[in-house]
Amino acid sequence: MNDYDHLASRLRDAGHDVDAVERALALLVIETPSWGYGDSGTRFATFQQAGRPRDVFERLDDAAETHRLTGSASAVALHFPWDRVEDYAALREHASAHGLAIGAVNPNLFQDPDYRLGSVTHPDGAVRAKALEHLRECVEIATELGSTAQSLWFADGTNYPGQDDLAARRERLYDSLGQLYAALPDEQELLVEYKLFEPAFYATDLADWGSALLVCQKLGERARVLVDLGHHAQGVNIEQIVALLGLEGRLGGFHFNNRKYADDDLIVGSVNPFELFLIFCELAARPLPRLTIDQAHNVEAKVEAMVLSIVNLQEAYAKALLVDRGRLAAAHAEGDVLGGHHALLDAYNTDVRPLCAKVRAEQGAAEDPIAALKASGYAARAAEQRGSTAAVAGGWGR
Ligand code: RM4
Ligand code: MN
Ligand code: MN
Repeated sequence: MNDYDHLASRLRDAGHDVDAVERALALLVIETPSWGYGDSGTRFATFQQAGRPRDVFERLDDAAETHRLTGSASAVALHFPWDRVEDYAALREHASAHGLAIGAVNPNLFQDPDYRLGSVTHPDGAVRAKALEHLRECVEIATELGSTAQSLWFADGTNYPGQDDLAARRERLYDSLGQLYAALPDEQELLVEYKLFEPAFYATDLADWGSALLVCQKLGERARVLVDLGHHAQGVNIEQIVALLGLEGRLGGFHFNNRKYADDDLIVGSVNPFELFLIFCELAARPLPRLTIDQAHNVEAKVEAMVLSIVNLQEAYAKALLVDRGRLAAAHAEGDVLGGHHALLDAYNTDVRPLCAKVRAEQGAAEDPIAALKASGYAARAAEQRGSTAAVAGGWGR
């Protein structure tokens, strides 16, 4: 008996509907980030890799390769102005020719020198107007690309006590985002991402999920919170945040990555796979929100890192689908403190790799995506065709 047959029969004996698990897994869609294929850096340096994509079309090619290998990465999130082009119809066509949809559009309001003191919360109305103009431009771009989400993250905040009026900044935020929301076409939603600190080191204007939720509640139903795994204080219970936002119908999306210390943007599941599993246990309790990877690969090979992240996401989701919900509910009802815990551990400790491999193979993707990537020679070909361009110190996302 091969590994898959053995696993499937064991799961069926334990009462699992293996076909339903496989169907759900096959429907998993993860958006990969165009900026995850381009250059990224630490605050000290950017290391260029041979074969780095030279423009957004080549970033989409890398995303298509990730999808070809994994079967779960059929959409790409874009970042503007990093992904700005003259002809959006051509970009949309390039994506669909590669079997990709355009995912969330991410406006960038953190690199222009005008935003030194903030963007939508800046004390100067002229800077806020400029920020709003970029946000409106991104709404237009999304319409042209067939994207259905604006994903907002602001670097806005202050570095010193007394630097600015905290409440006034909040009112400027409400005002700016209120204008954006009013300009949003029906088919687009607004995702509001928060982050504890960095680049602001005293008070970030959108620092936590409660703060983001307040904004969303003010704006309207199509505004929802986006949770990024690297954006909390150490020890914060992220699966609980997922549960609470889900219950309120305000969990709009996820930025997956992993961290040891702060916003490290490492490969998904590389540091804390158990946390990832617990998050998926909460996510799997209701229809999945928009799921995106948000990673920055500074020293690791980018496509390989993305593929590994997808594989880790598939495994975490598969394990979450194998939680015996009946057993869990019974343990809760009986006040059996460790009964529910064991139910989770049983699922978590299941080696789901043969099942994930089978689902991928049925989708026409690779049983072993990392081995297939290495065997394909994709990286070497990209290095040869794209060459390398001069390193840009501190270059980001393109
Ligand atoms: C931020 C945040 C945003 C991402 C940028 C590049 O820390 O996570 O989502 O777009 O980094
Ligand atoms: Mn993020
Ligand atoms: Mn981040």
